[in-house]
Amino acid sequence: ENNLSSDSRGALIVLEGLDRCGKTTQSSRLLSYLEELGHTVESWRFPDRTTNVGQMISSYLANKSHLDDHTIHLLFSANRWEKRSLMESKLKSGTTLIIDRYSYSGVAFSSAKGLNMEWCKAPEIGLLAPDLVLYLDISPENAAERGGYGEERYEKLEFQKKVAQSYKTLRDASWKIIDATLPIEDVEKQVRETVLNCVEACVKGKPLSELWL
Ligand code: DGP
Ligand code: NA
Ligand code: NA
Repeated sequence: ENNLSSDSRGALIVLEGLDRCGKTTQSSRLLSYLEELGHTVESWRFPDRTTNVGQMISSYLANKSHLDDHTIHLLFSANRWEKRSLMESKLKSGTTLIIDRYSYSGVAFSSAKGLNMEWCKAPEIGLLAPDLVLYLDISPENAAERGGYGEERYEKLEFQKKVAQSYKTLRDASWKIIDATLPIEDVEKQVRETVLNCVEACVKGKPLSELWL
C-alpha cells in the first residue's frame, strides 16, 4: 500500500440539506468519531460569519439588511473563496475537513429564489470539489416540524420546498443520500460507513479536484 506517499491527504467532506435536517448534530458526532480513530480533523461551516463578508451575510440572514439577490449570492460565494487557500493547505497537510454547507447550498438557495442555475454555479467554479457530499434527506414538512424554525430569512416552509427541488438537480457522483428521518444514531451509522471509505481513498492519494465535476 502507498498510504505513506506524498500524495496522501485529508478528505473534504460536506454536509448538505434543508434547514433543521440535523447537519450540525451529525457534523459534531462525525468530528468526534474521526478524532477517536486518530485522524486529524476539523469541523467548519459556511457561511463563516466571523469574517467581514460573513458579517454582512449574517446581517442579511437576520433581516437586518436588504441586498439584491445576486449581490448576496456573490457574497456567499466570496465567503467560500476567502477560505479556499486555507482549505487546500489543510487538506494537503493531512487534515480532513467536515464542512457544514458549501457550494450546493449556494446554488440551491439562490436558484430557489428564481435565479438562473448556471449563473448561480459560475462563481463557485474553481473552488475545491468535495470528496463526499452527505445529503441529509428530509421532507420540508418534516423539517418544519422539528422544533420549528428560527427567525432567519430562509426558514419558511414554502421556500424550503423550492430549495429541496433545487438540491435534487445538483446531485452528482460525490453525493450520498442519507435518510435523515431515522433516529440520530441510525443516521450517524450511515454517515460513518460512507465516510470511512472516502477518508481511506484520500489517504491513498486520490487527487484533489475542483468544481464543478
Ligand atoms: P446555517 O448557518 O447553516 O443555518 O445557514 C444559514 C442560512 O443560509 C441557511 O438558511 C442556509 C443559507 N445558506 C447557506 N449557504 C448559502 C449560500 O451560499 N447561498 C444562499 N443564498 N444561502 C445560503
Ligand atoms: Na439555519
Ligand atoms: Na442549519
